[in-house]
Amino acid sequence: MQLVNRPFVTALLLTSIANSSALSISSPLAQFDLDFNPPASPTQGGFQSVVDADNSGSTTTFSATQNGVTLAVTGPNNQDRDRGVAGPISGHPQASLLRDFRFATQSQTLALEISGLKPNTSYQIQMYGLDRQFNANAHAAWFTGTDALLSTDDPAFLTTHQNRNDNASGADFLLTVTSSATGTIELAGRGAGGIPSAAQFAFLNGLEIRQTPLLDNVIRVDADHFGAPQTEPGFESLTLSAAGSTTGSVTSNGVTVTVTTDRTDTPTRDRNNTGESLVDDFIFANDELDITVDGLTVGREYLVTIWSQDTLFNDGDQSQWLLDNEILETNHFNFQNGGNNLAATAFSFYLTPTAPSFTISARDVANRSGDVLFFNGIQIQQVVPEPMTSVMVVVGAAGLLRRRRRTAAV
Ligand SMILES: [Ca+2]
Ligand SMILES: [Ca+2]
Ligand SMILES: [Ca+2]
Ligand SMILES: [Ca+2]
Repeated sequence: MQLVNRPFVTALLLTSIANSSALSISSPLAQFDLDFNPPASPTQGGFQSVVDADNSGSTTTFSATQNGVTLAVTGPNNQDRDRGVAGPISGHPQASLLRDFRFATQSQTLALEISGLKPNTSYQIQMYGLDRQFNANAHAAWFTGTDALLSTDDPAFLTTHQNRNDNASGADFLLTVTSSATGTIELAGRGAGGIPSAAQFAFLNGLEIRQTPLLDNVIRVDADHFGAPQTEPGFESLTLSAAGSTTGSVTSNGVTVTVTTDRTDTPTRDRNNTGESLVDDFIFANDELDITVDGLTVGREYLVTIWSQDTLFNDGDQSQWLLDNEILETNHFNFQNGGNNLAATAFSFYLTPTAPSFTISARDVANRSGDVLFFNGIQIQQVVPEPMTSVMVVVGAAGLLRRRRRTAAV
């Protein structure tokens, strides 16, 4: 089985790092800011405003076009808001994007249609979902198609996203989807259910769309169960070398991945319940797990994908993932079911290293059924440079420099 054919790979989550490194992949084809009543709620520079003219909240479709790409938004009774610039988005280079948004509750569908694309082509849609004022720990569920009122077991399910209100760096996530034969992509979001201690909403501040770059595999690691590894084809097996071991490493193409857990009692499991071999087994930790990657080529661009899920237990458990204290993924939700919920387990980010190594750290947050977090595997791909990279749109350049400085400190 080729990994690229798996449904959950189409739902890679791109974190805040993408704000910066996406510049060196390719220019966005189009950028849209879902606005509340501009100019009072301003439009992000370089973005096309998409606004419901009368803010009626009634069933309506409104749209805008940039560079031949059209975003049409439809939603029964979902509304827009503007929170202004304060709190976590104070001074943020994309504050005009993140301050205002469209939203849907758990029983509403926020439907998006992106048209004017090439047919049958892979695109990366960088979504921004944040209410900086309310709704801490509210998660959104996103689907392909026009109906978000589906189960997360439905094949249309793509992913969840936490609309966390206290950290703007966790606002964005990536969906990798293929356009239809007519060059259209349809997406639908709602508030996700089944997550404790939060009213559930989907927020959408805006989105960017670009064509998926060519990617070469560098290293793919399957975190396997001690003593009974079932290794995903094409992946390197990483399992702790003995009972009680807390660290292990594996090397491919000159790149080494080392995993360290704070748990000492053979911290691996095999759930053997998904019909595959990547996410049904894992290494776990109580409060902290570190993944160190060494041997990268400075200045090249990489797409890093991490899977984190227990397919049997720990429904509602969440973990937070950081790169050099920068939040990559806030409250990553560890679905307990297998099947189509595999979509929710992966998140990705682009990284252009300024040193050969970096460390990703996971922390346990929002305990539900245990004090644990999970690591199923990691994939590192190198972006194949395009010949025309000199033509780039300088959007979010301040973020680029800031993030790269932080990356340099890793
Ligand atoms: Ca705006
Ligand atoms: Ca917005
Ligand atoms: Ca495995
Ligand atoms: Ca695994």
